[in-house]
Amino acid sequence: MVEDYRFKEIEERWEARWEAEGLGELDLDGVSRDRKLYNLVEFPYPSAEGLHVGHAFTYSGADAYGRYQRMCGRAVFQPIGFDSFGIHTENYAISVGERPDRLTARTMANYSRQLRRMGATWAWRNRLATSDPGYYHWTQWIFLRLFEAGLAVRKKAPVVWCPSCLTVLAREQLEGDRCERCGTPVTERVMEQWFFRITAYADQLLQGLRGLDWPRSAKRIQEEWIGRSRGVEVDFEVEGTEERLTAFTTRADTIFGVTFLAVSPDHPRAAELSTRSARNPVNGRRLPILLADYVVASYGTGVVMGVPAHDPRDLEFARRNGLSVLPVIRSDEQSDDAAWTGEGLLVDSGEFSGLQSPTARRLIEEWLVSTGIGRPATRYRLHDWLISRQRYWGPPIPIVYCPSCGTVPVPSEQLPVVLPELDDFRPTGTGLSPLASVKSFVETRCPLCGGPARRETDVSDTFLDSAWYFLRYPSTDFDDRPWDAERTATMLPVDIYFGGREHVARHHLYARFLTRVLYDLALLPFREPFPRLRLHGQIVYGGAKMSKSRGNVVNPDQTIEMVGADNLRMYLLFSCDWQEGGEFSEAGLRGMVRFTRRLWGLLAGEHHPGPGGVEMASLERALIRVQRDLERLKFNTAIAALMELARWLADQKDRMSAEEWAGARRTYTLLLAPFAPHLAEELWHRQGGEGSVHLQTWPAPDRSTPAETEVTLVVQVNGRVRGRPRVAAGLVEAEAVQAALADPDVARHLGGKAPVRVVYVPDRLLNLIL
Ligand code: ANZ
Ligand code: ZN
Repeated sequence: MVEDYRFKEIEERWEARWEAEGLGELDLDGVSRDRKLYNLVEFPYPSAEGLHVGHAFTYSGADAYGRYQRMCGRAVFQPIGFDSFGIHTENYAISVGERPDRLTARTMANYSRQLRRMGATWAWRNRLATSDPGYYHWTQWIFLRLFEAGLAVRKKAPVVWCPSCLTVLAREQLEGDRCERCGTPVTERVMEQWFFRITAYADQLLQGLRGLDWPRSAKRIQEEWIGRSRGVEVDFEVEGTEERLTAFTTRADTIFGVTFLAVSPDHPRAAELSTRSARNPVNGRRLPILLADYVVASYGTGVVMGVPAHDPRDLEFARRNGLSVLPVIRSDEQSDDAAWTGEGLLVDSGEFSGLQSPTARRLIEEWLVSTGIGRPATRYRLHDWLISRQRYWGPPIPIVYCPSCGTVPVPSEQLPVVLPELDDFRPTGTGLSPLASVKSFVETRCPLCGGPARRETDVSDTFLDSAWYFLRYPSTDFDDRPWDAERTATMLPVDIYFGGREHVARHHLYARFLTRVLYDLALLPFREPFPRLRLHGQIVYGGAKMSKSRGNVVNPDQTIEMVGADNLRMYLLFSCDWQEGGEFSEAGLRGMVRFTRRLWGLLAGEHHPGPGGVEMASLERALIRVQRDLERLKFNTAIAALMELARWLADQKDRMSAEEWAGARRTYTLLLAPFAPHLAEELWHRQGGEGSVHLQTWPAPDRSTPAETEVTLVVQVNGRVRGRPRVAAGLVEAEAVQAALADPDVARHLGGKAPVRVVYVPDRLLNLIL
């Protein structure tokens, strides 16, 4: 009889050993690019005392994948750190009445303990915290590079203000019309703020999505967030002035149906314009000009040509204001009392009457352009990224205002601009950061003329901290540069990024933007940070998202104390499809505890050899399933295969010869290692295994090693296959295009021309369109 499965003793013993032996550490100077696997999972922010079970869920999946890849021979880099600056942490500090620097020191220590105890192989040597001066030094440095490039600009604009957090927010940091941090409805203010000109990259960010191996849903979120609209700008003459009023429309085919112009109340000429009337350039019709709330000042031109017959908002506005409604598109499906927004036949539209609306749209656009009344225009929903925060807990924006020299960047050699320690760090609500009242901070010398000057007192958005942290991880041991060129060339881009859906329109977009900017400034050799993204689901409890206020938070510490980290990991990964998420259930957890206990008895228990000659096909099949499922992140079905295999082993154990049993047990232990790392390690050593089980070679029989590092890329030119070069796996689009050009057949079909469009499915297909 074998003794009980004493998970606590086993887990603590192996965690200490792994840490002492540096199992998760990677010698970054000895890694070759074709072997590396940068396995990244979003870092936590210490805005609570500890991690919750949702983190355990996410990290268990990422770690199982990393451990599996390590056994497949990849040099796995799996770093972790803390997103420790920002409103989330500061709000928590306010709520517990503790200074954020002291608070984060404590909570990060606790988070680290928990992260260790979950049994993931983190590269601790590369740990970072965004609130360390050694980190935010470079956040400020990046700000300066954008400033020099004209991509960080200060402008007065209507901005979103959270009356509870007492700061401005970026528009993408809203949930509907509420602050995403505290849930308070936001208001608008006009303020002078720092913006990053992400809109200048809108088109690139959209086009670049094509080459990414991302879930379709994630691409769609970014597409919609960027919100590209093609249309025309139309100039309307304004009576009594020489100036024209320009409206942006995506429906030029409705232009004969315009009965008014609507102007945003925030339009700079709003008051003056509303006393005048305009003229429709296509038919001379007089159009009243009205101020309308539904017109957004910052979208298009802030002016709408009102077509009440075909736009519901225009119709509602027209009815309220007694304006006429003039249908110009007819369809069988339309009803009398609603605006018809679909396509149809043009009526009352001069020479365009009788045409189908899509054709008419094109012809009217062409006509407007040819007469100079209009011009093609593309608009984006995306706004510039507002990065100023009137808060304390963030990197001070490295700018000085000098009465004689104006806005002066702090020279890079003088970075970091250190955040002063402050006892009263609470937001002021005056529109100024608490730093504004720290004289010793504000009063400084102008870096240009040496005269007295004032520092910028806002800090930057926490999303800027996290927009580049993945660049820092491989270079944390350099303090004289943000990232080392050689390390970066070896380790980046990230091979696989595990993240949350809620980050797609914010963090993932910001990181893509910043990476493209840094590429354009020749500071990075690649354009896309995350060629491969996978989104994890969420663990809910009692049908609801876990939250303290609902009292349904599952505490991972207590669970681990009760059943051990391996049972928690195995249970979380088994309970649902990792990319979809699921419901936490105690009964499910108990089921897993029973399973691992039996497994322990089976694999650690004695064997009484039988006659042998057992057919091992079940083992082979399980092995293939587990491997395939790990590649697809289907941890639940992989564990199901392990459970089936355990039943089969229990069945066959006594029939197996000593040798057969040793082989089967060995394979099983290796397959178990990514999921239950401590248990597998213990079993491995009890079988007399040498070294860590996590450094063994994955037992797949048919794994063709070259496929791990080299793949066949199908190269098409205009959709026809022209080459199948073998290339290194994980190339980004630009590298793949280069590799394709080296193929003579491909080069011949390109005939020296550059493709106008590239469709790239990493490691599989490259289509060059001329
Ligand atoms: C005339 C028209 C007729 C329109 C029609 C629509 C339907 P997207 O696709 O989102 O880009 N628009 C333009 N600027 C606006 C602003 N600042 N605030 C609010 N609405 C604005 O929408 C483009 C359409 O939204 C434009 O096309 C304009 O209304 C409106 F039957 O012009 B349309
Ligand atoms: Zn000066």
